[in-house]
Amino acid sequence: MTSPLDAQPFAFALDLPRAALVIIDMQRDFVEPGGFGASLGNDVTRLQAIVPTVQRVLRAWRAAGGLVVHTREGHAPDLSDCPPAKRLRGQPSLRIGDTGPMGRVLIHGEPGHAIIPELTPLDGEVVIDKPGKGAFYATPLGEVLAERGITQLVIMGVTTEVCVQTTMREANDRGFDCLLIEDGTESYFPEFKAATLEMVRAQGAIVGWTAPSAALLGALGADRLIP
Ligand code: TIU
Repeated sequence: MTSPLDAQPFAFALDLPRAALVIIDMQRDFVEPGGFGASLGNDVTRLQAIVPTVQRVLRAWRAAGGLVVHTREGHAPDLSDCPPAKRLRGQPSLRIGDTGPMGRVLIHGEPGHAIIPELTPLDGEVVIDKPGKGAFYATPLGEVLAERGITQLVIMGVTTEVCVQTTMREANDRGFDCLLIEDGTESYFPEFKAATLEMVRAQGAIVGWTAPSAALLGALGADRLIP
């Protein structure tokens, strides 16, 4: 049975057993000072503002029994999966692999690579380590979702126009229906977030749908049960 959810550009028919909640890169390296996001010159406090919303949706999704997928952007300690073009681009204060206040930047197992404590994955939840912006590139995500019969992705996380949008576009090309939670995603650049929401849902949901978390919580029946 599907639950109709008020979304743009038109209603999204949530089919919970066939849907996965995908939380993109809510890692200390993007959300906390001293990490990769900050090293690029960004104000990370913008991203911290969505944490309570992402927590609320995650709690409701878990209570409803839906599949949860967390992703983490990062690289092997020897950087063998980090293209030099990625590491050497721009003039960051710390490059990928350099040692900062949260350990080596964007390296597996370092403190900064971890998902923020508010959103720590539970045992049994899927955690996908990805070397790129998209969560499908060079990861087992496609197989993991196919094994579980998943056809819909509900997406939150950071940053909206980089890893979130790239993942949505990869998913769209693979046949998934994608719903982006408007207040569950954020960018270091508010205008890029706004443009991404618009371009995703334009042309009759050319990439996917967008909806506020309240609409999803309502469809899950959680708006009454979970404060
Ligand atoms: N820089 C930026 O906006 N984002 C990233 O580098 N990665 C993700 O979005 N996760």
